[in-house]
Formats: sequence, C-alpha cells, structure tokens
Amino acid sequence: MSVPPKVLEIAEAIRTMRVRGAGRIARAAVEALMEAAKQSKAKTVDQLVEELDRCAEILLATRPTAVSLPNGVRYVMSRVLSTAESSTDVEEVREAAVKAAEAFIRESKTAVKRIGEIGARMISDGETIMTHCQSSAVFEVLRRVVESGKSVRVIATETRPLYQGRLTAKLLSEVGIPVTVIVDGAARYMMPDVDRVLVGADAVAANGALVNKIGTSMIALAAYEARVPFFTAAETYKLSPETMLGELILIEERSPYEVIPEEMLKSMKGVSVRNPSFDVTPPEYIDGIITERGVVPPHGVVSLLYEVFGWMKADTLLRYQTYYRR
Ligand code: RI2
Repeated sequence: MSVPPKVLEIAEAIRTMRVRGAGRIARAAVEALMEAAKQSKAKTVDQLVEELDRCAEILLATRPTAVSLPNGVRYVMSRVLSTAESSTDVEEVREAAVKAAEAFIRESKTAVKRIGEIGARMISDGETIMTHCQSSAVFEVLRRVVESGKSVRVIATETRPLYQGRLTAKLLSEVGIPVTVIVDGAARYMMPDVDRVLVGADAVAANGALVNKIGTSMIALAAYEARVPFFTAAETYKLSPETMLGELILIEERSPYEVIPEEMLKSMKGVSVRNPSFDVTPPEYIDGIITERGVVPPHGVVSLLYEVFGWMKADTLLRYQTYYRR
C-alpha cells in the first residue's frame, strides 16, 4: 500500500517542527488525511479505510504530546468509519473523509477566533501580560485586545531551546503591541510587574492539568506565589479524552543537540542532556481555561470533555492515540 508523498511530506514537517503549534499540527494532519482520501485509487471501502488508517498511523507517530493531533485524526476517522459501516460505495466514504477534514479545519480556525473574542473581553486596558512560547490562540486574544482599543504590554520569555519567544515578540510587535523579551530564568524576577499570565496549550487533562511548553509550570508557580492570575487559551480539541480513562499524556523528549550543539556535546566527556519539550502545570495553579465555548475553571474540564467528546466511541478513542497503540 503506497502512502501519498504529500502525507509523508506533511508528517515530516510536523516531526521536524517546520509546522508547529498544537492547532496548526492538527490542521496539517487533517489536511494530510484529506489529500490521502482525494488521491486514493482504492477500489473498495475496506481498501480506502486501510489506506487512511496507515496515513493516520504515520501522522500520529510524528509528535506525541499535543492531543489536538489525535483529536483531529479522530474527528475525520470516526466519520470515515461510521460511513464505511453502512456503505459499500468508495466515493461516499471518500466524500465523508474530505467533508470531515474541511469541517475540522474550518471549526478549528473559528475556535481560535472565538477564543480571541472571549479572552480579549477579560483583559483590562493597561495590563502587562506574561506569555511563554508561541501560541496562535494567545496571539489572537492579544490581537483582539488592541483591536478593541485597549492597550497591553507583553513580557515574552525567549523559550529555550528553540526560541519561539522571539517569534511571539515579532508577531506581537507587528500588530503594535510593545514586547519585552526575557530569558526563561527571569520569569520569577519579573513577576511583580505582571498583571496576568496567558499561555497556550498542547493538552488539557480531565483533572484540569495543563500540558504546555517546558517551563510553563515554573511560570505558573511563580505567578501563584505572587498572586498573579494564570490563564491558558485552549480550543476544546486540546482537551484529552483519553485522560478520562486514566491514560497519561506522553511528554515529548527532543534531541539533546537542540540544547548543546552536537560537536560541543561530544567533546564533553560524561555530560548528557535531557530535553523534555513540555511540562505539566497542576490545576491548583490555573485560574481559568479560555475555550471557544467560554472560560472554565480547571475542575470544569471534565464536564466539557463529556460535552465535546461524549459522542465518540471508546474504540475510536483508543484506536487513534499518539504512537498508534491498538
Ligand atoms: P497554538 C506549542 O507547541 C506551544 O507549546 C504552544 O503553547 C502550543 O503549541 C499551542 O499552540 P510546539 O508545537 O495551538 O511549539 O495556540 O512544541 O498555536
């Protein structure tokens, strides 16, 4: 069974972080499934499902943490599987895949916009906001704040090792927001200047814990200590349905050479590097989760999970997990 080059190309772009950000990687994976459905020469429904399953397997193995990716795959594949159950027409199943993919992409973009509207209303004129890494949901909130005539200042951590904070600073400055970049280790020192922390999300667990870029939990701790409110902006497809079944969210560990260049590290006998890409902020340190359905406290996540994913069959949920554990 051949996998379309476009699917391999998108998978590689996600793996190497040329396409990054939890929302973007989900949309890219769904687009890959759509391409696979469009290009398939399958003669039977079973063949088409098998081909799409193989593509899903490749896409799910790219990055393990952001749950938006398996949720996007599930959104499409659940519709493919239910159409395949009642139809022997390949075209009908192909159409179900394409329509589902288009709907997911459309809905996810709308969700980011809606988060922008809701989040912007919460922020008062003149606030100083600390953010970490680069998040399109956070960007949308801040963009809407200035669009509504309020002014904000942002303190952006540089976000080692890949420095996504520089990108955040550039994007915010382009919409007229003054930004101060700090090294990650300066977050606690700067906290007295901050009115609110606002970060993105890669996954939110059923107990309301947030999985986001490494360093987020230290910032949350410093915010808690200084009584600075801590919020995350997370579309509901970043809620992790498998955590309702007691599954843990896998934390991606990336190459040590992102931290110390290969040549230098190899010359340092006895030195090793750990490079976890994400950490877990416990619900106690989170004041609110801004979703497209409204702002919920961490303990509200479990009801939201039932509301958003209640329809999903358990076998679809478990079938499309990252690393594709069947
Ligand atoms: P949006 C990013 O992960 C960051 O951790 C960011 O907070 C999160 O995705 C959410 O991004 P990475 O892909 O969906 O840079 O809000 O590792 O853009």
